[in-house]
Amino acid sequence: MSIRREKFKPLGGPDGASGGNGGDVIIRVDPQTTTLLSYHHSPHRQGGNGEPGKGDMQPGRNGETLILPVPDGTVVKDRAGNILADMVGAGTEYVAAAGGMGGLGNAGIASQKRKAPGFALLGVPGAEQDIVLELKSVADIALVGYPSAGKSSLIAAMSAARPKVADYPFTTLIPNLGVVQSGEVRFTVADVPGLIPGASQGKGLGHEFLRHVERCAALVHVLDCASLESDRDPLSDLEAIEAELAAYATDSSYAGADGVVVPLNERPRLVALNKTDMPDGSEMAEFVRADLEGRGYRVFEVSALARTGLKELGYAMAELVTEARKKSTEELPQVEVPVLRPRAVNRAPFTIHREERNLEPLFRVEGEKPVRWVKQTDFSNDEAVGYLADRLAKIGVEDKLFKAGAKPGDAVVIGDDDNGVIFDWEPTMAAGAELLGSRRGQDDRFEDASRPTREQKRQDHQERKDARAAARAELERERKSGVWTESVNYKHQSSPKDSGK
Ligand SMILES: Nc1nc2c(ncn2[C@@H]2O[C@H](COP(=O)(O)OP(=O)(O)OP(=O)(O)O)[C@@H](O)[C@H]2O)c(=O)[nH]1
Ligand SMILES: [Mg+2]
Repeated sequence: MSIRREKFKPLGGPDGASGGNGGDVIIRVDPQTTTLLSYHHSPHRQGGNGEPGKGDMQPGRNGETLILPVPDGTVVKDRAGNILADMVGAGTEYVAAAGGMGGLGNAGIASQKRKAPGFALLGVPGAEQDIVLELKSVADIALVGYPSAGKSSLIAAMSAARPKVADYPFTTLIPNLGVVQSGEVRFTVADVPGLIPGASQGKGLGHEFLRHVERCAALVHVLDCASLESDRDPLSDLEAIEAELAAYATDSSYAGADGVVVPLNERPRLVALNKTDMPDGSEMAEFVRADLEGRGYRVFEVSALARTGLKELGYAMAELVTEARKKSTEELPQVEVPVLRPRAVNRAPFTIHREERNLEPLFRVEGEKPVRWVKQTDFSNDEAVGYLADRLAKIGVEDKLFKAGAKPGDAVVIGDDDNGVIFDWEPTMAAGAELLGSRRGQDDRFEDASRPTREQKRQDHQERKDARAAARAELERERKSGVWTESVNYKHQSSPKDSGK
């Protein structure tokens, strides 16, 4: 609130400008970002504050938008696990929390009828949201298999990716992504950490990592033909991995438009018999091929180390990818992104419900506009409170309260119990300046001699309160002395503010 002051013009009109809006918090897919680690370390993020407006018509600057970069394939969920956004593709954005609305300076409130408002509208706080970020790799094909089967080696041999390869189990802890070009088709392949039997019961690295496989349309079983472990061979390995895939419960929230998620063990699958460069390896591959084909798998003998058989495997993978892409172009879940910015709406602007509290009626006003207007009101400024009353009257709140049976002094709550304000209804304030048809720049209420002064009002209010307290005390006495024994759930009402909770 500011009034322009010049040497010979002490009241030069209102010149308080508006405050800046708060900055949004936006989540954006950034190809340079590969992990969510920084959010693990510092989970609280905040958009920039808007600057307050100043006098001399100087608006406050808007707060800075905070961009939170996340890897492709990040899923944004709420605390309950509902998907809010599915971040696929570089540049995809989601407004996690919209910034607040700047206040309105008194220059902006001024009108023909209200030439020098002595108040400003407060800003509306920005949104706050608790979200869970989850990263699921987005790949066309996943390589699954035991630890050390050669999954990472295969990615390294088929793409430009250079994942860590070593001969100890669980070398891979975070899936590696590689881009494979096979003929005309370009697709991404992810290796995932090795699986072992019992992963669904939490063995090894557990089932955690099958989450990464969920979004892949097809799988390749990488089977180690030269395992040194006596109890393992490609066939039993395959069965063990299949059992783990079957035990994995897919996340139904990823269902396409048809509501169906294909279980992992029903997705198209190929078999790559790896390490056939080893003498034992090629023998073993020969040995199990017919059996695998008998089970319906297409089988490819490869060596990640000697780089043999990779072309054929690549073409077969490309075929699966092409097929899957054809089928699922429209299947990617399109999540509607809610942006929580307060906005003016034209719908029925409010509702009024009569409730009962502490044996007294309470009228609850709910609606986007009234609730926002209350937030914008500086209750220490009478003029601002009057403006609120005018706004409420203008959309018919007063009329509706009358119709709902409200009487002067009844409790009226605007908003819910947590954020609402409660006040004793003073219908006198219904006399909105705009409705009176008064002379320009004048508010008849200021001239109405019969209008009670604030002191009078306070007194009236106090009298009403005392009367109510006396009635209550009377009731209490009767109850205690046994005149009236009916049990009533009766709580002592302290102050009007407390009774709103
Ligand atoms: N001889 C031979 N060795 C291979 C071949 N492919 C992989 N290896 C070796 O097998 C070991 C494991 O390879 P990785 O690629 O790390 O296996 P992985 O499946 O990614 O293993 P995890 O990440 O632990 O699940 C390494 O020592 C590789 O050099 C192959 O075709 N032939
Ligand atoms: Mg690996």
